[in-house]
Amino acid sequence: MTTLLFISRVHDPAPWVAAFRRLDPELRVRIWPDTGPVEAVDAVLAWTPPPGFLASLPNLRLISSFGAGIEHVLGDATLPPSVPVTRIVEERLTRGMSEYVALHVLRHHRKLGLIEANQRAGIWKWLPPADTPRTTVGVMGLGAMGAAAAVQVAQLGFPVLGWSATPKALPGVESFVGEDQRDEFLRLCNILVCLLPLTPATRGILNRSTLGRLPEGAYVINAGRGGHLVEADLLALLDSGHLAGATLDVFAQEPPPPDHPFWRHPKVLMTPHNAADSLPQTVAPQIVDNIRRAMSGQPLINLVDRTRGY
Ligand code: NDP
Ligand code: OXD
Repeated sequence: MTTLLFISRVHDPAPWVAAFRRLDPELRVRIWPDTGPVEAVDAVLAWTPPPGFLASLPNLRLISSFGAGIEHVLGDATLPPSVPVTRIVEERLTRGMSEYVALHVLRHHRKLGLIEANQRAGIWKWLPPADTPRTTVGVMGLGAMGAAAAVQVAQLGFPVLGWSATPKALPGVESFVGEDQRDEFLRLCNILVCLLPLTPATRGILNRSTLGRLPEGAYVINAGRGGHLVEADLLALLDSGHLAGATLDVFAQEPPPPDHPFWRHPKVLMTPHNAADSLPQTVAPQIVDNIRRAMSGQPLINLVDRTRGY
């Protein structure tokens, strides 16, 4: 019998166990910390597993992330080097992210935050919408999430630029590649969206120098990871007036501590890491599929390149 160990402090195991049972009644699911004999664990489904723990499972054949991001697993220096790591790519997650990006691009573009504040203050003030063809949206990261979001925003009529490690051909999206073209890309973005994975190369990539290259009055949307953003640098650029505002879905600490300046900052909209989500019924099939593949030595789907970090 194959054993899957479920490790998460934030996911309710019940619907996951039910989804796994429907798909594979033979699969034994254990819920961490009730691990049982460590030798019996074949596969792990993990969200922020305790550092060092995965190395204690001697017969592990597969580590799957609950989500698209994988830094919460790869960050563990003791991770057994030979165990394959997979992540989630699926339609609901991708669609959710495209909706989130379109929503916050349009919210800023149509000055909705100001209009709502004015209503609450009893102010009727004509605020002309900005010009869509003259508002360039730049997306950092053109993977499953970023590519779909970039195409969605282009379909709304915005000029869209994308920045990635390798060239892309996406409808309505101009491709910029690598370090060499990053400054040129940033210089053109009135709205910057970060959908990068968190890796050693991208940690702190949204900082005083990069954000300072955006045009005066630019807006930032970070739905990648909190580790991409140097929070103090963003605050300095918001307070100096260089940046008009920011929508942040992810934070260095989630939730940010109660005294964190983001909570009450007039130019910051915080969302609770809910840009996109996946459901047990839509995600469990690819996990069960990968467990079967891992146990029978077949190629895995959504395999992470551990050297690249995504
Ligand atoms: P992918 O792995 O599919 O795509 C990553 C993209 O980033 C690729 O286009 C890649 O370029 C690019 N990239 C990576 N490193 C660099 C670099 N150093 N320089 C330039 N480009 C780089 O990831 P997803 O699109 O599936 O997800 C992206 C991230 O979104 C996740 O890692 C996660 O952190 C976040 N996320 C957030 C959610 C939320 O609710 N807030 C939900 C889901 C995901 P190339 O294609 O050329 O290799
Ligand atoms: C994530 C996810 O990686 O929710 O944040 O998939």
